[in-house]
Amino acid sequence: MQVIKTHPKSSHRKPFQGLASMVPALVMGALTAWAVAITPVHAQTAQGAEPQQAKRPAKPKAQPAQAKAPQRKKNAAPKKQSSRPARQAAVTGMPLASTAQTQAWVQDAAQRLQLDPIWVQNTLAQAQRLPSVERLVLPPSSPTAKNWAAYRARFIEPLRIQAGVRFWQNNRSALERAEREYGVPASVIVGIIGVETLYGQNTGNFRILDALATLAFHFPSAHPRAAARQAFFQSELEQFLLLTSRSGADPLNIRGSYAGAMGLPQFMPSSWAKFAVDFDGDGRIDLFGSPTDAIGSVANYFKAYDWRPGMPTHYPVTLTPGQTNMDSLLAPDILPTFSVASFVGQGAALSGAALQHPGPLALIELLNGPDAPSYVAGTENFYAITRYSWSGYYAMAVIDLAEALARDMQRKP
Ligand SMILES: [Ca+2]
Repeated sequence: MQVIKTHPKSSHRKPFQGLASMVPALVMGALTAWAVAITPVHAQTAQGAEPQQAKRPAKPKAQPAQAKAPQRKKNAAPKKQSSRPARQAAVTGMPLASTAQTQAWVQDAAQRLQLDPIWVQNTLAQAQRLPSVERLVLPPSSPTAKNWAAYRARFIEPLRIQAGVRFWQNNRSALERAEREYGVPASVIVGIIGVETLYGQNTGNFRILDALATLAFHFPSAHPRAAARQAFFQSELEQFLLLTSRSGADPLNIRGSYAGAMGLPQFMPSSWAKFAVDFDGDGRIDLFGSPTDAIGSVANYFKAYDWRPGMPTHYPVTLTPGQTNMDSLLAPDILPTFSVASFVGQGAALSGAALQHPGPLALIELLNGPDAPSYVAGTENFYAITRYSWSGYYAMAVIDLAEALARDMQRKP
């Protein structure tokens, strides 16, 4: 398999990460017992506190968040993948049919992107339609109750923490430089890469061309937002072709997630184009083989999504049944909306540093299946993490992993 390395210039993004879709579909669990105080977590410190928060599943919400899905960057220049054969079990499908729609798309895209239409046509002709990908983008038919505790346990566990500490130790100088240049804590960068791909161990085995072509032309109509999603994937397919064309990478040899995300940080083609950086200075952007490029690119991504240096990601909050205006506080979901005064005035009690927080807050709810949900007061930096994957559960897992890693690093510098 090959990796795309791009020269600092291309750009793409990713729709939602694979992870988002892994979040169990939730069932609105009992909102009854919400008097749960959650342990604070700060983006930069890791203290393995185990916040128990429950928040609503990350169903990509439509509204504000959607319009602006984060995309990871890339730029690519072809490169070799150091993949392991065992994992490359090919996902196969059927030839993508050439239809009036695909032919019109080829002509239009080639013209707009200034690509050779013959090359675009020939490339697309080699794409496979993957029914498995069509199934994967659909919401589960029998949603299970969202369970933050169970979700968290998948990521905050000894093997991932061990791998994260190793990654941190091996890339210490790049992480420090990224923190200095972009203002994003090393712990958060390492947390993201750990949750996304277990430090490169799981970058996905779908041929990106197949995955994107499938979703661009055969997005399942049963999906509630099929038309918008299909348009999104057509755009990602364009960006992917542009990246590979510019870099010389073979579009047939690049693998990633079923949704088209690539490399250590799982950047979508458009994110790669927009946010990926050549952080190791070798003249090309390689998110598959260069941890340094991946580190700089994740940091740059967060900077682009308004990461505020030094701001905690969240604070503990105490809610009191009967005295907290849950409907109002939960209405904006993960979008920071309430001033501290408004938050407290509606019965969400804060303490300590939270009372001096200068920006807006969101009440983050993490459901725990049959048990009481967990809650935290999310800041704009909590929201910034959800620009990577639209889910409070995702963000909280990244934050908790980051804290666990930072704690371990303090013990064994
Ligand atoms: Ca590079």
